[in-house]
Amino acid sequence: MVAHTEVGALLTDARTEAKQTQKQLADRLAVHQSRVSRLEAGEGDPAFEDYAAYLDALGTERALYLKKILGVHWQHLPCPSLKHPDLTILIEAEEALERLDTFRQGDSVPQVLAGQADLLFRRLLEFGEFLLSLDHRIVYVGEIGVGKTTAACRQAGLVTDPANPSDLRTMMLDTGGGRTTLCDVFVQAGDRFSLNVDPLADEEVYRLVAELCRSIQEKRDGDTTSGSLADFKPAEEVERAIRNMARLPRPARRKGGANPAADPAAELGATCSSFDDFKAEVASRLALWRRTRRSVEFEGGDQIAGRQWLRDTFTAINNGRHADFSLPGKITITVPFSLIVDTSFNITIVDTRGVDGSAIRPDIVGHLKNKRAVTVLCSKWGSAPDPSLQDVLKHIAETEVDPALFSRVAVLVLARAGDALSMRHDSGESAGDVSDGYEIKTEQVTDALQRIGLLGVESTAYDAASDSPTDLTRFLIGKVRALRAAQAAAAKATIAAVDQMLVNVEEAQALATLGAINNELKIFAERHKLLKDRSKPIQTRLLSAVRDRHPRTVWAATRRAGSFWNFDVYQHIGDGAAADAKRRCEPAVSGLREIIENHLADPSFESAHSFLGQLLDDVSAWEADFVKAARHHAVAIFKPALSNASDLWSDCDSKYGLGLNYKDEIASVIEAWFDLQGDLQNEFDRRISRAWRSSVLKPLRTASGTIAQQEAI
Ligand SMILES: Nc1nc2c(ncn2[C@@H]2O[C@H](COP(=O)(O)OP(=O)(O)OP(=O)(O)O)[C@@H](O)[C@H]2O)c(=O)[nH]1
Ligand SMILES: [Mg+2]
Repeated sequence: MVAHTEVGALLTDARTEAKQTQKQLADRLAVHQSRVSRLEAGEGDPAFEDYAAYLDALGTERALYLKKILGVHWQHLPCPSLKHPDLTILIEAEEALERLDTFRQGDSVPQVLAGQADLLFRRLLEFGEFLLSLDHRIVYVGEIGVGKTTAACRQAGLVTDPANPSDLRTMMLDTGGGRTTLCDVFVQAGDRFSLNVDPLADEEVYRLVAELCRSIQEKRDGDTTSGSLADFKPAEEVERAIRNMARLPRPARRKGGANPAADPAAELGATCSSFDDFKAEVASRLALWRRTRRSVEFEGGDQIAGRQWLRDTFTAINNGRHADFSLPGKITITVPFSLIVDTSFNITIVDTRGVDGSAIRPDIVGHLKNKRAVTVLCSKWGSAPDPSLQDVLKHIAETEVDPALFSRVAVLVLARAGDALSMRHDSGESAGDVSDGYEIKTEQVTDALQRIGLLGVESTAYDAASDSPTDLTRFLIGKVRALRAAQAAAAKATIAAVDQMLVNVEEAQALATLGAINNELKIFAERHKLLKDRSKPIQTRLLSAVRDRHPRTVWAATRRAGSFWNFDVYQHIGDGAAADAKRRCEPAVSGLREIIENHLADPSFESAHSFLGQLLDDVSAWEADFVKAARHHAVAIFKPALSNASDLWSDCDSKYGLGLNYKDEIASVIEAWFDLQGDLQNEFDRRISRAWRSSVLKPLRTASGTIAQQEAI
């Protein structure tokens, strides 16, 4: 049952719309006016019958609709708010689930329909659950310094001076000349201004300290043997934060080319007796044992002061200048205002750390795969869509089965003054105005994406310094609505399939048609018991990633037994297995799709068309599950062994800086390790065969009524 106060408010609205006073309605109901008043205030724990009597007495269309809504028994889906934007479809889904459940519980379920009923029930439940939640994310991704944080802040009104929002110096999150944002930042609406920090593990902070000290020492010693001196250090933004935490900031550059002041960290190093002593000294200056705070709230009530407080506190934490906080791994911010006005969705804005080299990072891939998130790929005007963003999209297309992925992604071309007007039409004519220039640009982006097979990715242009965020907000909310609408449409198709199935129960001919289809599916499952052989070793993608990445990035990963935020060896192993699984199941899956599509095109199978349509969607879901299983098993099997291969990792570490072929050498060391893992490879193959049976063949047999649902699990 929904909250009484919520119902009460709707009763009041309906009565007001019907132009009735409480007294008039009370007279119609033959009760005292106080009874009507209490119902509207949500008092006295009223029953459905009380509401029904009230609404019948009103008798308007709206009142009767409200009565229908209140009369729904939510047995399969949780009861949504009466203001839920998808209430109608949720009610339809709940009612269809109930019809289906009654049918399944009955004792005359024809064998040919048992599997179908289970399949439809599960699908409908999933759609309902997806639509019920109003939580969504808008994630800003892009290369270092393109203007992600600025765009996100401008779009969501995260500025210290709301009266002057286009002043780019007043963004509430830290912005700067690139390498500013230190970690993922989640911003959500809530009761008050607050910040919550998930810090990096202490051991990771100490590892970063060791890398920083090493770079400082090399520089001081003038060691040029490695030829890549500057590479022995953490990323710039991390170095800045650690130095601030240790009170060893880099000296400011002096004007006019004068010699810079001495580096206090180098001076500290010179006073230490050994490298270990230096590391220990810097580590102890961090005083991590005092940096145990995880959250902080603004105490005052003044909005403007709160905004300024948030900006100052965030900037301090993001730069390692807040004495109570350690190095952040993720920051969650709450602000007491809506980030997107006029929407019923709960939107969290996510600002990410800039892409340094490759965007194929576990965090970014995770955002892209999130079915509730819209990912905004921020690109520079001149190079949009930036190649690193094209690469990550291609990568996901090769390693995932997610037909809706590209509809959740958008390219945001970040314009600066004069960019739009510099555009020309193909005819050579200059852009007439800014919006004309934006249009030419976004068409170019769409063409570029189409050329590499990335269809359906929308794009828009935005200049944070001069455009109002209204259009951008509308565009982004439009993407959120579209991803929900796609789910709602799919839910409707499933409801139609439920109803067709229930009609089919009565018709012998329809049952015979289904019987024929089921038979074909059974034979298909039998013929595809065995999966096509593996085409490439699962480490192939990893090895090419090693060769592609910056040596420093590879080195940092080898020093962390393979798991570095910017390059995760296990992600690439998983992706290699996923891409291979996709290739291997392709012939069988497309064969199955063809059978289904042939029947869909055949009018004599009309009574089974809804079911077949559902089945087609389900084939994608089974394929996706199989690919996920392949990724999971590869990581589960190889990660324990590889992350404990300390000889391998120290061998890799020692090779850094010794020659030009570093990455090739690392790739061969890793390849040699994989060549020795015959047992693990065999175990992986066994698990893949099992996954093929459980992710694809079993659900197929279940859908065709060959085995009962319980056995299939
Ligand atoms: N003129 C102008 N400057 C902008 C615009 N957007 C961002 N900038 C500036 O570009 C610089 C980088 O912007 P950020 O928003 O910090 O960029 P980012 O992509 O978040 O950078 P990282 O977090 O370091 O990866 C800042 O100095 C901004 O003020 C814009 O639309 N016009
Ligand atoms: Mg940023």
